Amino acid sequence: MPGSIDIETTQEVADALAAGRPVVALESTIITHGMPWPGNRDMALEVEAVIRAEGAVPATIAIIDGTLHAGLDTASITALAQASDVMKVSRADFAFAIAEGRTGATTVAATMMAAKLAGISLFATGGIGGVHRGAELSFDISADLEELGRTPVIVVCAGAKAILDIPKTLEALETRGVPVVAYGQDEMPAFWSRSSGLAAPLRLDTTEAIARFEITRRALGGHGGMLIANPVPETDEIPANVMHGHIEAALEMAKAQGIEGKAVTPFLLGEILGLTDGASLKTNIALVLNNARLAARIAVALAAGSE
Ligand code: PSU
Ligand code: MN
Repeated sequence: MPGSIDIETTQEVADALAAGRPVVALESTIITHGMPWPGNRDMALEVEAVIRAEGAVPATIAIIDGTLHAGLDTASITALAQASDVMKVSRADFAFAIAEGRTGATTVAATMMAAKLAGISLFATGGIGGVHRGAELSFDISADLEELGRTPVIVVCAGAKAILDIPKTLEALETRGVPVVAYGQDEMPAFWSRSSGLAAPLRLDTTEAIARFEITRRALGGHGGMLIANPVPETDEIPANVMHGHIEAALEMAKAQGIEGKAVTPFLLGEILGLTDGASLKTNIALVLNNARLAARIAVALAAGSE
């Protein structure tokens, strides 16, 4: 007999979900594998505050000792931010972490799965995984893309990082039927930079328009996720020409050290942090806060539009 997965929610999340009030899910891999302590904890707590300030409720997703959580208190976020030996959990390891009683941080793919289980339709993060450079040989394509193709959650990010192959990532998303919407500009943003040199497939300029699009998608049925690409604020961006050299250097290091598979993204982020003298982390935090704000506003618009 198939059972169901128990989800432990905070009271705040349970109340909001029961009342149909706006909730925004947050991933935890960015905390455990994406940023160093203690900036990672500060970021995680600040992101929650930004979402509350917009009138929505934050639900940070993680698996702790085999229990799936939607919403974490400050003590749990602090413990997770300092923990070592936390699994990076994507679709392939989600059930494993629960069955084995492990502690796991959820990637974009696993956070989308958890959000759907919990009944949350908005999710804010920094950047999604995508098609890695050289994927034609390594076959390294993030499970985030498959998840976007199948799971009906709106993911707000700052675009795909230029450590990836952005044109191939956009092609893979199109193949999977995922709408990619740049917010307020024609160009696809590239995480630390506002510009990627590539046109975004779609553009919308207001949260109301995004809510209307989502409601239409739901009416059409059989849909997966949608990606909102929100450019990093101008004051926080690192221009694409500056990032270019750092990215090339980090990719060389990864190649020289034979870094593969799940370790690639965390390794590159760590290298780039050093190469930019910490500036990439400041930008990363700023863009996550910016995405959390937009996701909360979309959640509010969606709740109003669905009434
Ligand atoms: N982008 C970041 N920081 C991160 C990640 C992406 O700026 O920590 C994480 C996300 O959790 C994303 C994952 O889902 O990396 C993708 O990893 P992979 O390429 O191994 O699927
Ligand atoms: Mn990968």
